[in-house]
Amino acid sequence: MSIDFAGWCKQVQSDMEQVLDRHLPPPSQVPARLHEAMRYAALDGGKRVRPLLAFAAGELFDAPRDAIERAAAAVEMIHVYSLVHDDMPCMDDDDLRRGKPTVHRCYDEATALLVGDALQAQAFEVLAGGELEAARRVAMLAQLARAAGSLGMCGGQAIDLDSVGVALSLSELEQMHRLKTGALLQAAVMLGALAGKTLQPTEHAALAAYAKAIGLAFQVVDDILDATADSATLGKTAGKDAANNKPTYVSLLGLAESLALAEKLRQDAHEALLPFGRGAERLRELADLIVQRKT
Ligand code: GRG
Repeated sequence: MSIDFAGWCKQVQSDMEQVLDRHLPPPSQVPARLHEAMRYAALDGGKRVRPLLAFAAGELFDAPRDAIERAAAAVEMIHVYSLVHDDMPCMDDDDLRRGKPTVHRCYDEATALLVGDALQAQAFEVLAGGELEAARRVAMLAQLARAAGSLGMCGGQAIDLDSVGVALSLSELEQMHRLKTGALLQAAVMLGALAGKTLQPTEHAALAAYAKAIGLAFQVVDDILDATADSATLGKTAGKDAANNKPTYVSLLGLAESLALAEKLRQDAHEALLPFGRGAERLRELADLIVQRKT
């Protein structure tokens, strides 16, 4: 491990720009406007947390570079599709994403719908390709499909839409977030690992425990940032949860307890990584980044 964590993140983030560029249809290809809009949504923006997780897990388990890149690109494409659809007037109705006008504002609603649909399809095409043996690729496709579907991200979003103005219990809130945000973050870790050497059941369980902890920690911190940071810092509209009367960790637990929960989840994530020793340093550092991030 010759470069420090910040340098490694920068390298992965810059590599991801090229990987996504390579795996998205060129802007000149017909239908050019759709392809341009897909690239507008996916390129040049975001923290790339999911690709960073896929890279860290893939490198820990010696996955081939092309397989890590495909896993990272596929998860990021699903994530970007979810952001594009979530921002639409029928859902969160937002004007700002990643510091830029949202896709339906920059283009139009029908294009935004198609951008999300096409990015989702493209994610599975990217993951289906490459040189890994077919059974492993099928396992990765199934993992991503489950994380994205009604038992994962879409299911969480459905619960979220039904929860406006509803007093959820803490366990209901956790269930919603484990699906809406946690499932895809978990998939990023597990896909990176699946691209590498076969895991023993205990290794699989330890990695899944790590992924579960950081998946929830991410959302607890997202709720904290929504309540405490400004739109310019976040690159998206801040304060929307309270404005929309949405249940959050901050509204249920208060700020101090939410901060303590995020810290506990960070420690849980570190503990889960103990069996992997020093090799898991990047995953440990990513848990810290997720909890200590300011955007
Ligand atoms: C529309 C099917 C469908 C699902 C939408 C993830 C999601 C479900 C909506 C996004 C709304 C939102 C703000 C969720 C909170 C957590 C989250 C996913 C934040 C955005 O992720 P970041 O911070 O974004 O990783 P960047 O832009 O850095 O990639």
